[in-house]
Amino acid sequence: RDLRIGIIGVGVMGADHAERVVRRISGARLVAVSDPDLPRATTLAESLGSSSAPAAGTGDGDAIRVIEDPLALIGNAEVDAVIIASPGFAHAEQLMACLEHGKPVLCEKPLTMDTESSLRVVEAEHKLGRQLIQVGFMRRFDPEYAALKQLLDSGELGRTLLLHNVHRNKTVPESFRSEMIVRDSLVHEVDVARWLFDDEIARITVRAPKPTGLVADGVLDPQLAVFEMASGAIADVEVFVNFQVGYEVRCEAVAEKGSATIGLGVDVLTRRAGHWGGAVPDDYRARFGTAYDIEVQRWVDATARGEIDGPTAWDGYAAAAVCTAGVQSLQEGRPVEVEMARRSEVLG
Ligand code: ISE
Repeated sequence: RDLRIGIIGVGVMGADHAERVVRRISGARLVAVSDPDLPRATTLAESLGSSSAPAAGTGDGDAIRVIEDPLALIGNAEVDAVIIASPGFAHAEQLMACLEHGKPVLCEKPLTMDTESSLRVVEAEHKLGRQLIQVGFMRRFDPEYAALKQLLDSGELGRTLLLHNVHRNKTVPESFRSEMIVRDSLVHEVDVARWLFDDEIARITVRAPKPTGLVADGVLDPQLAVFEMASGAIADVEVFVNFQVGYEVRCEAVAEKGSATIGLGVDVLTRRAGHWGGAVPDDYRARFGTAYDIEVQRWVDATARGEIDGPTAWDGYAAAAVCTAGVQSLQEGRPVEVEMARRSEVLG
């Protein structure tokens, strides 16, 4: 039987996931959506529901229910699994409700907004005795990142010493302040570094040059971060969310016997009239569309087997701990040790 999915939050990312589940994911069906903006939820449910949903992903294009209260959606007997795409501040309560109802959940990053509530989620899940939470660090499913990981893990290039990362958005909404740049954008590189090195980040420094003139007063954009891994490796990151040009995410790994770079976007390179060049995507939905499709399909398949096949609640907690230290570093202009519980003490 198809996995019946409910989506909480149908803003940019939630609506993107809704369309994905309906049109491209097999073995799953979108049965309910929830959003404080009821007209938005209703319009989406109507446009993707029975009348216009093509058979591709779901088969039958049944009606999609709008359930105003997100906690009621989680508790609804017709919802087998949940995708949380609400704003970060709502995640903790909604994740706890998913655990209470024993519902598998794919939660967009960040897991929660601070280290303490993230740890409470990890502990509550551990107490249940089975993993139900996957965090939406979709880069792990991007074919380029996956190939880079495979290359580094093969040992062909020797030990990995450094990562250089660039993370640029064309623009972001005005509500995006300095702290959000750390917790919402830089958090992706936090996960990438932990995943590629298979190691925790022990210390973080986040500095900012004199900001671009194209942001509100007081917003520190761009930012430059340095992660010191527990094993001694180092990663640097430029994160610039009002770059104006378009969306760019690059990562170069420097190892003992070579280096490897991803994210050059070279597959649309053109040569014309004495110039060469290509297109720069507008945002992450274009750049990481395939990663999101793979992420959600693998989540659906693993959920059917009662398993987790991606970043766990612990990964979400670790990222929250690093970002908390990162925000402190940005404010104080000095390196800050990452404080987090020992994995073995929490998870046994
Ligand atoms: C957004 O929430 C994302 O997750 C994007 O991948 C990231 O590039 C962007 O900076 C975030 O705001």
